[in-house]
Amino acid sequence: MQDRTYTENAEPGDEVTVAGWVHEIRDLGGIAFLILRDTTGKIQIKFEKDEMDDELVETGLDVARESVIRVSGSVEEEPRAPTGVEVTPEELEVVSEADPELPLDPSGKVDADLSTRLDNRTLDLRKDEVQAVFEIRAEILRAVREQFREFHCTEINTPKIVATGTEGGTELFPITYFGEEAFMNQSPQLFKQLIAGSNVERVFEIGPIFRAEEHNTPRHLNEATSIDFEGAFCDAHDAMDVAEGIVKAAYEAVTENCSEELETLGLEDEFEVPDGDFPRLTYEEAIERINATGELDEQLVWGDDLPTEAEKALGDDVGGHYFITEWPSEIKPFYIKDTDDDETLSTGFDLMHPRMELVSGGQREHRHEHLIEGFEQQGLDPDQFEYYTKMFKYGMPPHAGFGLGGERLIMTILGLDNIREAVLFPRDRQRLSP
Ligand code: ATP
Ligand code: AMO
Repeated sequence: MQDRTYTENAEPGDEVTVAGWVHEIRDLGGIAFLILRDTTGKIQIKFEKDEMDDELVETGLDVARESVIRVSGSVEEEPRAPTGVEVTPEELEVVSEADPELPLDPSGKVDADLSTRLDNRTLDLRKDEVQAVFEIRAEILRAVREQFREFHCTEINTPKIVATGTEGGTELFPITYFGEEAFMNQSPQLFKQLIAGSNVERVFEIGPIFRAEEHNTPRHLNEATSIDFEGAFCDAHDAMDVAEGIVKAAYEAVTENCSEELETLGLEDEFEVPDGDFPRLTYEEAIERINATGELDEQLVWGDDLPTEAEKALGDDVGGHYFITEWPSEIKPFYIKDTDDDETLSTGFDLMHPRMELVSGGQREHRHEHLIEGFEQQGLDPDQFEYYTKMFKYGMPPHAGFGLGGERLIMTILGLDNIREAVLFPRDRQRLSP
C-alpha cells in the first residue's frame, strides 16, 4: 500500500500525503480551494496564489474534476473548511487525469437517470449516498452470516451450473456444458437439502440465483443473491423462526453499525428495527383478510395465488412483516411437504414485507415414495432427478428451510424504489453489461 493518510485521519499539525479524486474546485480570486475526496471523506486543499509556487497552483487548479491526485502538505485547523481542517500543499501530483466531459456528475448536483448511473457505476459509486447503500449491503451480509453461525449453521457453496431446474421449467437459462444441455441454477434448493440430509444438518448459503423471468419490474432481477437456509429435524415453524431472526439481525446491524450511512441517506430519524413477533397468518386467513379490505376488483377464492395488489392490500392492513402459512399444496413445488392432517394444505410459507415477498420456504417432503409421487403430479420426470431422490433412500431426516432474496431484503430495509439500486451491476431484461 502506498504511504498515504486517509482524509478522515488528517489532524492539525500533521504532515500528510493524501490521495483521491478532485471533487470540486472553487476559485475565489486570490484564494482557491480544491476538495479532495477519498473513501473516508473529503478534505479541503487551500491555494493562496500569491504565496505559493505558480506551477503548483496552476497544476492544482487546472486539473479536471474527478482526476486522481496526490497531495503532500501540512494540515491546519480551519473552522470554515467543510471538515474543520485544510491542507496547505507543498507537492501535488496528477496521478490520472479525467476527461472533463463526465457522463455523470458524482457531486450529485446534476441528476442522472438510473440507466445512466448503471452504465457508469464507477462514477455513480463516488456519490456518498450510493456508497452508503453498498456499505450497508456489506454490513447486512456480514450480520446475516454471523447470525447463521449463532444458529449453528455451516456455510456451504453449491454449483451454479446444474442439470435440472427446481422452480418451474420456464424460468431457466440454458447453457451448453461440453455439448450437453445444462442450466444456470435457479436456487440451491436440491443441493442444500442433500447436505441437510448428512450430519452437517444445518446449512446456509449466500450466492447467486438465475431466473430467466421476462418481467421488467422494480423488484425482479435476472441474477439475484439468495440467502438460503436448510435444517435437519426442523419443521416449517422452526424455519420461520430462523427467517425472522435473520431479518431482524440485519436491521439491528444497520442500526448499530451504520449510523453514518443512515445519516447520509437521510434515514437516521425514521429507521426502526421491527419489534415483536412477525404474525403468522394461514393462507385461508390471508385471503379472508384481503377480501375484507375491499381493495380488490374481484374476490379471491381458495387456491388462487396472491396477485401483487392482494399482497399490497394485506401489507397495508397488517402494517409490518408477516408470514403466510399453509398454502394450498397445488401451488407449491414438489419438494414442499403437505401438512400431516390435510394433503390439500402444504407446509409452505412466505415471509412478506408490506411492499413485497421476501422469503419462501417450508418443510420438505423427506419420504422417498411421496417425493417420487410429487414429481409425477407436477409432470416432472423423477429419473432426471435421480441424483437427488436416491439420497432419500439412505436415511433422510425431516427437514425444512427457506430462500430469502438478498436484494429485496436490502431494498426493503432502506426503502429503495428499485431493486437495481441494491446491486452493483444488475442483470435485467435489457442489461447484460457492464
Ligand atoms: P482569510 O480569512 O483567509 O483572510 P478573507 O476573509 O480575507 O480570508 P479571501 O481570502 O478573499 O477573504 O477569501 C474569500 C472567501 O473565502 C471568503 O468568503 C472567506 O470567508 C472564504 N475563506 C477564506 N479562507 C477560507 C478557508 N480556509 N476555508 C473556507 N473558506 C475560506
Ligand atoms: P423463491 O422462488 O420464492 O423460492 O425464491 C426465494 C426468494 O428469492 C427472491 N427472489 C428474487 N429476487 C429478485 N429477483 C428475482 N427474480 C427473484 N426470484 C426470487 C425472493 C423470493 O422470496 N427454493 C425456494 C426457497 C426455499 O424453499 O428454500 C425458492 O427459490 O425474495
